Amino acid sequence: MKCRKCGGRGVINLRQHKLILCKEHFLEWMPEQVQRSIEKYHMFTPQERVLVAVSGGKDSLSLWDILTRLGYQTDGLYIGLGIDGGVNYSEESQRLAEQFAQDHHLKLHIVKVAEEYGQSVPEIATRTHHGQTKPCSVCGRIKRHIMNRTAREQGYDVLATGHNLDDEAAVLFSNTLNWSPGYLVRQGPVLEADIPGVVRKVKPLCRIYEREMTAYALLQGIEYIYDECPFAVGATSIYYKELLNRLEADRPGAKLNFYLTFLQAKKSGLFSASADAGRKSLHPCPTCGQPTSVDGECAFCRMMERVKS
Ligand code: Q46
Ligand code: ZN
Ligand code: ZN
Repeated sequence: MKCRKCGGRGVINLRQHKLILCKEHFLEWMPEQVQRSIEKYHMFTPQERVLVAVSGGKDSLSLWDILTRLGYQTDGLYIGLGIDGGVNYSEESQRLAEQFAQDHHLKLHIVKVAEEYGQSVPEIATRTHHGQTKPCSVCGRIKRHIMNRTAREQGYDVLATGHNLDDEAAVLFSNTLNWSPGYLVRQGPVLEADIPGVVRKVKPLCRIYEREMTAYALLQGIEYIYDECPFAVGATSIYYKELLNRLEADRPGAKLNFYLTFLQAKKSGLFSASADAGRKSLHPCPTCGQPTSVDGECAFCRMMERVKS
């Protein structure tokens, strides 16, 4: 296996691009690809301030690394969920996020759910979702709220997350199996700040395969948390990822093609504007100012009211 660029020892075979690269050229290739996505989807410019949501995992820390290498103005945001599950998941992931920020002289905002709202994510989940074992829906809502709030309060132009192609393809697969027009019309590399109270959200890694991100983190020497959140075990998204991996093994590039042709179809108007009508009817929550579709307080604020009482 020889690097196509220099003939040196190849370390990765990018089958979908029919490209073998050595360590040096792979580490060069990656930021070029990310830069192309940033430009293609008009994610942000060097003049804008980017808040990178970091979990301590390989994708978000590598994203932060790549954006820094590309010269963008980035700070990080770590959200302490208060999940231990035997591996001290939250503590260890925070340590790795802090270490990365320190090593690269970058600024990291830390928001701990328990300190901010009196209880950790699993505690809030037990109090609000009787009998439900997984805190994931509560967790997702809390994370989205905190990411958007921090970005707004601290004056960032855009919020970047480390979702890779495998994540996006799995979500697309799920949305397609259910034909969820509302979700499909909103899925994409950029979610514009088109309603009051939200910042622009972008996914610069949306065209990069998960295995490429793992290779990047390892070859670039980024220390990240290997363990998944203990609540991720058995998630449907993992099952969909496995199915898509089987497809990819037989047809290299299938995953990328699935995602990119979806984006093209969306661009050519496959999903009518009416599917997005729900989003346009959102209005700011009287308490926190973030968008909601219900009259009165948003679901997050109501949840927190219930937790307090
Ligand atoms: S939602 Fe669920 Fe994740 Fe929150 S509780 Fe863990 S697995 S971290 S992406
Ligand atoms: Zn090379
Ligand atoms: Zn609210």
